[in-house]
Amino acid sequence: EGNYGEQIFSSCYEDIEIPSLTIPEYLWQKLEKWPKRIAVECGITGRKYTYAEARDSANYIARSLINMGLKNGDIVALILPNLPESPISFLGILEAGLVCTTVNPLYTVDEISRQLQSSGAKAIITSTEIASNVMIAAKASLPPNSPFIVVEDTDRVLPTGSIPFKDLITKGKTLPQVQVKSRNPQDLAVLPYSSGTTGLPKGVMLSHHNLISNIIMTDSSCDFIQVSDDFQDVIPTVLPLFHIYGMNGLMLPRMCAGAKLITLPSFTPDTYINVLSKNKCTLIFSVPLIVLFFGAHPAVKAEYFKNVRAIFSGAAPLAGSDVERVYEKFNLTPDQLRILQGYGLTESSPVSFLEMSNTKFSSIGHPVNKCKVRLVDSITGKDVVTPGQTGEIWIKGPHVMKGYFKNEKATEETLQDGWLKTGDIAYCDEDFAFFITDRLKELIKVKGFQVPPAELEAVLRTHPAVADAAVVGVADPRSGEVPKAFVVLKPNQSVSTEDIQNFVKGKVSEYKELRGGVSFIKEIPRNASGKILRMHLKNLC
Ligand code: AYL
Repeated sequence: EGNYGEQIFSSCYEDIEIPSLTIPEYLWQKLEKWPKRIAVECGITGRKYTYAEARDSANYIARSLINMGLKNGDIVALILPNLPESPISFLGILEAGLVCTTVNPLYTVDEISRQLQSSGAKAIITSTEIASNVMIAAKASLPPNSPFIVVEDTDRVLPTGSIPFKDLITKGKTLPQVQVKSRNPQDLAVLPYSSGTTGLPKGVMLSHHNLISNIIMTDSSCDFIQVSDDFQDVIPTVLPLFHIYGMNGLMLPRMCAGAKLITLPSFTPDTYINVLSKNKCTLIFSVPLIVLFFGAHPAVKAEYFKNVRAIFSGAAPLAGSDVERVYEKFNLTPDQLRILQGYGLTESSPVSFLEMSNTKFSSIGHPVNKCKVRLVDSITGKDVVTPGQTGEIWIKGPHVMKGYFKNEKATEETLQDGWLKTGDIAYCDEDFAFFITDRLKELIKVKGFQVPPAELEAVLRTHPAVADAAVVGVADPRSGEVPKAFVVLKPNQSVSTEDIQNFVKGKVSEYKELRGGVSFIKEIPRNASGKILRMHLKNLC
């Protein structure tokens, strides 16, 4: 199939139409079937909202946001750990015709400021726990008197100038209804951040249509996700909702289906096991480290999985041995408990591949419904068709982003004639099952989180003794990868590995720290145009 020698791998599913709706319209479609069901419940405090309460609260929040002067298309930064109020705030922002940029709540003040400035956010929704840091970033990055809304998750005093989240709901009730016609399915809905193939994090422009497309593409490809309207899924919700996996892999699609999400603000073995033991969980969304935890932690018992239809893993490569360990420990067969691997990226809303055969544990499986795929040899530029031969995965479909926010150069480098160049290297076998082998892009993935080396390199270059620096990922049995720095010192300087590691500590989020160590070298290898030759450095590790 295709022109110009394009060899396109298509999915084997029957084509389906994507309705032209916005996320709020799509999500509340079935509300009258389950108004009294619990939509979200805090796994720590038990604070909860039914579907009717969630819909009404989101609607009142939307009215309040409009009343504060926010205009169609304005960007609101959501800086929250997973709380019941996270999906409600998110849906309120979209209901108002505003765009939600989701920010990692564990970010440092500098990291938060950078995203606020890059996105041009006009308002913030955060929580008491982190509000004082977020306020510092807001003062440095937002126009004065921008709305600063705080969800009261602890007794801590709110910073001066904050608006309590619950006021948005109580006051919103009395305000005029929002004008629904101000929203269009092709409008931007969210702006999560991703570093893409190179450089600093960039805003990924995803429309309502992109998000809904991926929900339908994924659901229609996977029998293990689908449920009838009279069955309610119960889902531990620990994957961060600011990341596309939590957002459009879990929260939105499962709320569309009326599931109960039990939120956990952070992953700790005790709280997670507590949720598993107290609830009859039916679906689990995880990353490889959580699959490893199931297999390795003595307190995780087989009985917790009695009602679980499937465990999904995504965001980083899943080791076949970790899957086998779970089956051995629980004395289960793959037919009794499915462990499915997904592959995708923020730029594709995110899901593009799913492995469901349950025999090829380390495969990412096949393209999901409506997702077209090419494998392109990065040197010759030709499409690869021979089983076993590797190439870069290119993706096309209604789930592919509109581009990077205010960054035409990066957009042009990443999108070519509608094809998204993923920067991931893979091959397919005789059954057209795909296997990721390597990453062409510089991105490092720590526990499934993005660590853009450019960020760490920029920090390292501010060290007074450092002349030049480069960062690469090195394999780590727990985290998948960890960042390692190569440093060139200025003449007559003597600095230790620990000095460099401590210098970085505190300037970046904890998961970005240089756990892979530091090597001192004479020169950073670069090509003629000054690009760091990361492969050379990886070979030195
Ligand atoms: P981002 N195996 C290997 N690498 C993977 C996999 C996988 N299964 N999934 C994601 N990656 C890497 O934007 C790959 O390098 O989105 C890819 O380009 O934070 C990069 O992570 C994208 O990182 C799901 C559930 C996808 C989750 C996701 C995660 C999206 C992560 C499909 O079903």
